[in-house]
Amino acid sequence: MRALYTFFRSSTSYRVRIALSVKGLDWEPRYVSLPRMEHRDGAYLAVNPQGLVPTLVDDGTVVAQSLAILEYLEEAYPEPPFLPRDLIERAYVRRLSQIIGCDIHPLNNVRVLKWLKANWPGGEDPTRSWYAHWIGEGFRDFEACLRHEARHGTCCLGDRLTMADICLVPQVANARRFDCDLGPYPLLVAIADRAAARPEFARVAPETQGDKF
Ligand SMILES: N[C@@H](CCC(=O)N[C@@H](CS)C(=O)NCC(=O)O)C(=O)O
Repeated sequence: MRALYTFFRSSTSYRVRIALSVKGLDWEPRYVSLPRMEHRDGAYLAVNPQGLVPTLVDDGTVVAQSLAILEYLEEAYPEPPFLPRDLIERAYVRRLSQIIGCDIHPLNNVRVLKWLKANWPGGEDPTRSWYAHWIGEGFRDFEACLRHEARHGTCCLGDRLTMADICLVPQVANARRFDCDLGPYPLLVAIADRAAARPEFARVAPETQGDKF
């Protein structure tokens, strides 16, 4: 039995849903509502004491941290691969993935935004401009990296779907949800939109999920 603790709007959960879908793996959803703070309930903390989604339970094995889950899935279920065999290409795909996973997402996570809103002096809500700022920084770097390396095709690396596309699509979706200006990043947006339209991405998009509201 394979279960994924997920929240429809969570971009890290969305990454893992896409990865499972690309691999053609079935899974059962275990919905964890972030607005209702279910990720801090004892029942969920008993599964993942970090209290963040997603968590994958694969035949009794608990794997958390979305990038670790993606790597686990790639190793446990190698076909079809989303990491290239070539060492240099693999490092490049991880580099792009980590711009999203390490340099953008942690700054714009729910708990960071909540803390900012609660502690910002003057009672203003800085969260929208904060979010847009860090999307701008991260997407500028991602776009620059794509152009500088010039290894892209229809996907981030040539025409092959990789973990970089799997990380990019949910981050673009969330940036749109926060009304960020994506005009300066036409290359990454085109790649993300093409990937998002693929059936294996579309069938696990936030709007298709059973916990969406
Ligand atoms: N680095 C972790 C981050 C997980 C994470 O922060 N998930 C968010 C949803 S996208 C969450 O659970 N946020 C709850 C909170 O911030 O309180 C991963 O990639 O899995």
